[in-house]
Amino acid sequence: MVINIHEKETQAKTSSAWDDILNFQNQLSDEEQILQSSVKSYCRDKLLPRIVSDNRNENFDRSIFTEMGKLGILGSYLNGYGCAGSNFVSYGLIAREIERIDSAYRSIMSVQTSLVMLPIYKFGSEDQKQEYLPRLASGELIGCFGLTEPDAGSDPSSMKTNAVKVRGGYVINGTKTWISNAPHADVAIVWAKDESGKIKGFIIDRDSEGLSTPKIEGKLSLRASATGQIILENVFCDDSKILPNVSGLRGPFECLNSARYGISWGVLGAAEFCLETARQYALDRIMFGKPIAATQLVQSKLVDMQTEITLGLQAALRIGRLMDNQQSDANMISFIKRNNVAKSLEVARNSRDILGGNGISDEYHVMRHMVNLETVKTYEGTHDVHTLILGRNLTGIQAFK
Ligand code: TGC
Ligand code: FAD
Repeated sequence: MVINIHEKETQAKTSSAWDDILNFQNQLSDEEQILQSSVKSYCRDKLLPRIVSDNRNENFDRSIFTEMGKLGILGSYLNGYGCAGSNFVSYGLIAREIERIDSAYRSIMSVQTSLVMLPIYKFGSEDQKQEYLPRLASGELIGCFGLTEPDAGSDPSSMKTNAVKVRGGYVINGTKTWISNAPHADVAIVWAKDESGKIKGFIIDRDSEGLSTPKIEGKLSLRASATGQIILENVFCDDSKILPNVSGLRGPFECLNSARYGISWGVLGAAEFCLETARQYALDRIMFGKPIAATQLVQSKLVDMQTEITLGLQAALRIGRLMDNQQSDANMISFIKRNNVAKSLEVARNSRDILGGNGISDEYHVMRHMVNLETVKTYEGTHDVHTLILGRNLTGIQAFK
């Protein structure tokens, strides 16, 4: 059949969905689409109704862990030990759906998966895996990851937390700060220096003597996630609880690669929510006798949002496919963490702007996303630290110190 050029143009116009202009969805397998759809339903039915109250009241809802556990989304890309064994693209899709509701809920999922289960899976003994992974996968246990310290944020190599060898184990002293889930965690992965200055990973159980995990008060961002400190005062850690198969910063960073990758998908879910809200608001809001969506300035902002989200998703999918084929590297992950977070934050700010005064109300959700994304820009390596990682790769010159 011959299609003339005008018919072709018409087809092109009508086939471009504004919310999936490059047909992203077509690139997903059936299995990935089914998983995405079930996580989307869970998020819409169970998380969305809770978020305004959880955010206002800084409520940490423990049952979210068991709900996620039942859905099979904790440790989703790990094999065995009660984990689903799905791929990295699916992990990204999960993060995107959860963060569409709130970054705090995505933090719950990503800390448990990439920063607690992954180090045990990758660096732990068989006994440690058997003991912890099934209960972390089901959400029965909550985990946290302690790397950052009051005087060691972007530069974790300067950490002061130390582990001194004694008979049968180590005695650990130090303070970790800004730790997601810490106040409620049953188990903490703590990174500390041994006497030779080597960084080692320790599994610290909640009932350890000398351990406390006070909540950090006054947070204006990520309010539905409990953030705290891990204070270790002469905490004894049995030899059987040391992660035996890793030493050095490579340990925490290999886990961070996976968490940063998840973030680069998650933030786009938040950005998509902000774009959808701004578009609908702009269509409904009449000012100067016409919808604000009929103004060039608003259309320009909406198209910029659509563009950045669409490009970000393609980049995240590309890295996900490379990760699934063991062809990715850490620079690629810095690249998408840095860019997708920055663009999503910009989308959220513009969405807030388009909603005018209503934009500051939590009823519309967009300002909550905006302030959450301020945290996401900082944690798991700040925007500027990722700039320096990429700058080092680009020039061969290390500019941190
Ligand atoms: P550098 O000399 O570059 O490296 C030291 C050793 O680590 C290895 N390494 C990596 N390995 C795997 N993946 C990576 N991404 C790696 N980056 C470094 C490296 O090969 C080397 O290994 P070896 O065997 O040769 O010793 O280290 P540096 O001290 O110069 O650090 C450089 C820098 C700035 C890149 C790094 O320190 C950094 O990324 N800082 C950011 C800190 C950070 O991301 N903190 C995150 C804390 S956890 C968190 O925020 C969780 S929030 C979770 C939530 O709620 O969702
Ligand atoms: P700093 O390192 O002091 O940085 C301050 C500023 O200086 C930043 O703008 C930074 O980009 C800039 N800067 C630093 N060094 C350089 C340089 N060489 N050149 C140019 N600029 C530089 N950590 C964990 O271990 N586990 C967790 O679960 C966890 N959860 C978190 C949850 C929340 C809500 C928050 C806010 C943080 C969390 N963090 C966690 C900590 C987070 O990873 C750190 O906040 C982050 O790594 C930055 O460290 P810092 O806050 O000490 O900032």
